[in-house]
Amino acid sequence: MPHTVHFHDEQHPTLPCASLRQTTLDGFATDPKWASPKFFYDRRGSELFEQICQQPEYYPTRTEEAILASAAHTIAEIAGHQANLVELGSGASRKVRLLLEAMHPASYLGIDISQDFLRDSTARLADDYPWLDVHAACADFSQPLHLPEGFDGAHPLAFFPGSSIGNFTPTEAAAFLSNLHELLPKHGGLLIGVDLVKDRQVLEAAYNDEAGVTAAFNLNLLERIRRELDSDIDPKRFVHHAFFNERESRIEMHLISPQAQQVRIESQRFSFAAGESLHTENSYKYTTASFCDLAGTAGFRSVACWTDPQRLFSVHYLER
Ligand code: AVJ
Repeated sequence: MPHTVHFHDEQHPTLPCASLRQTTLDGFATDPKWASPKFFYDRRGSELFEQICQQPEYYPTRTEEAILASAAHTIAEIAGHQANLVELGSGASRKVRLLLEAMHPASYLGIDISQDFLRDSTARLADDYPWLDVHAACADFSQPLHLPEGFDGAHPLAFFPGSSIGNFTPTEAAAFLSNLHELLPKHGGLLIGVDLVKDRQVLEAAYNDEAGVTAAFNLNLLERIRRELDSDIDPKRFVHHAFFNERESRIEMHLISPQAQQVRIESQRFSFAAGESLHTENSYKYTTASFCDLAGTAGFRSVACWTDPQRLFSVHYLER
């Protein structure tokens, strides 16, 4: 017997987030050309992302899981066992199980941009934890967020795993954190996973896995444009390129057009010169200190910070 998931409506029906169509038309008309990484996550893209997380070169997922596994009981003590857990960008919601089992919160709210994925993953949580009151809301968390009634009250702990914060520029990340800070009541917590600056080789291998899953994930953005928009774009005419930009402290992902070509979207034509790139993603890397500073500017107090022995990844407990 499946247990019920309470669905909350799109959080800002009057403030629709930019569509794939408008963002693509705008981004292809700009020099340099760009696309937004939030459009990676259609069903296929979300599946490919889950596969990335299992690649031997992609250390963030397993490292964050190991950190959470060893810190879960301390986290539960800091949060208090009566806390409500709110997960941002919940995806497949695997890591949160470690927290649910340690904290036994009264309720869980998963927020994700991918509706299908959200439906499946929250249904599985409701099945596996019959004692848990499970809620789901489909939302774009680069837009201002609202907590549904019941979650804005007693002791919410927001959980933002996976270094998703890395997709924001530091300025955007500060604005996002300020937003969350305003949303949380006094003593509300934010548990956030943040990828760390490290050797270029280790970073670059994580975004250029041998099996080519990250390349397929990047190229799926073009598949999606071809599927969902009226376009003749051919993903086979682009190649994946990812590297560490040390000055900006970020991994950059691009799709390069090796030959000059024209691409049509609706009635508009866009020219790519030979070697021209479409910039699809930034993934910022922090030090534990640089992230504490950023969180501090948003008004958060750093309560605890855990890393793995190799200092590949960090998990911060921040309090309002
Ligand atoms: C989900 C944004 C944290 O930046 O590592 C993985 C996305 N892109 N491989 C990351 C991603 C390519 C991921 N984040």
